[in-house]
Amino acid sequence: MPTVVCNESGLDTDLLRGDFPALQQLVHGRQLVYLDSAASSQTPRQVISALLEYYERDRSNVHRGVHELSQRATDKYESARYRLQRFLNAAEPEEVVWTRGATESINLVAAGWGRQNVGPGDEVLVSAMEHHSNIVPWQILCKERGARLRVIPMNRRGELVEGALDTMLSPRVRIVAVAHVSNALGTVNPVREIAAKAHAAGALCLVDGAQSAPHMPIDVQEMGCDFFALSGHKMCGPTGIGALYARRPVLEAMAPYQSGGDMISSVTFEHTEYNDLPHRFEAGTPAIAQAIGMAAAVDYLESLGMDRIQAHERDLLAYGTERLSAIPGLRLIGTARDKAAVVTFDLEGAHPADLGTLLDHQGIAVRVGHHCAEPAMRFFGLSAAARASFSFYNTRSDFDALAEAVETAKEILA
Ligand code: C6P
Repeated sequence: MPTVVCNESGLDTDLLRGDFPALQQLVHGRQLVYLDSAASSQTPRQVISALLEYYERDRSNVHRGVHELSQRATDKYESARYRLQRFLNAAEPEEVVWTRGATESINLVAAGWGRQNVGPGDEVLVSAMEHHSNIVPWQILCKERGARLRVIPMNRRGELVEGALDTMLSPRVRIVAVAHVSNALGTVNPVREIAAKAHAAGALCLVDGAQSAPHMPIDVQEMGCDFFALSGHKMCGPTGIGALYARRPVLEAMAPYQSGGDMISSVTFEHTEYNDLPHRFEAGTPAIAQAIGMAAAVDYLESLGMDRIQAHERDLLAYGTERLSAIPGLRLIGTARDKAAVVTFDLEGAHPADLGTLLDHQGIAVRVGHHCAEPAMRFFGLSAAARASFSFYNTRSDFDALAEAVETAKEILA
């Protein structure tokens, strides 16, 4: 459990920050202001303790041993799956496949589902604001299968162009793959509506939830998507773990992605019978400690309450946007009406890399670059930009510090 959940008005960030050891440090002699949670969030000590307990007490392999340690590790590993199922409101734990992260989840779908279901003349739709992880696997698949990758356009605010999807959907479209929240722009896409439209046209829908799962309540059944991809390290969990949610009938019809131990029920030199769901998609020794840590992260988020997290971050988004947009020469990149947890900006006359370094010297961690979304950056005429991305442990004072540091950087660079 977190040290403190909330006070009457919402999250008590002052107390809750005590759960995050990394936030307590000085960087270049200044109190760290961590505004890079979209790249990777910080880890509360509850998650670190769960990892330690596994390594100090339960360390062994899963699904293989009759001995006590293996039993304990297996129980914890499988109960972690239940906890993520509950977090996503998936219908059953078998619909949750552990992966290394959102990237691997999308690759699993492109390979395991795509190779069977996408053929010559078919189309795959992605949006103009996708992360490379939701572009390149589809590009490779389309090339391999003689299919066409098409891009749902966005407007200058960084929202999907209204009506564009409707005109692009046809019986040729096999899947629509979109980010729930854009990592580069912060745009929240109407994924429920997109999934419904995709289904009406006979296509499936994959939602890249890497940037939504840490920030808002997720209900995959209500969303109606066929696939939902997420990364643990962006939601207070360990690195090297993520998950793919897939509806059972879709998952059942999919080909294995990787093969080897644990994904089989029997093997001869002539033939292999595959294991039940979801183990069929988890070949080899899995990321056991990380799955256990992920369950602790999910418990932590749930005990804070995803609604409360969302409300706190909405306040921060409004405050941070106002604070930064008041700086002369600063242009916000991504001004969608519905946004989450990301403020990307360009500062006139400042190269983002120089800006990032000057901010770092003032103890402020932001990401600068193309944010693995080069097409989205190019759309705004940029090769790089600075991005402040935040979480429930951030406060308005973090944005005060950022705004002051940007002003200082501006003076130095002038
Ligand atoms: N975005 C960012 O700084 P992995 O690396 O597999 O955990 O997640 C990939 C990924 C997929 N989709 C979206 C929308 C993402 O934001 C990311 C990761 C990080 O924005 C690192 S590039």
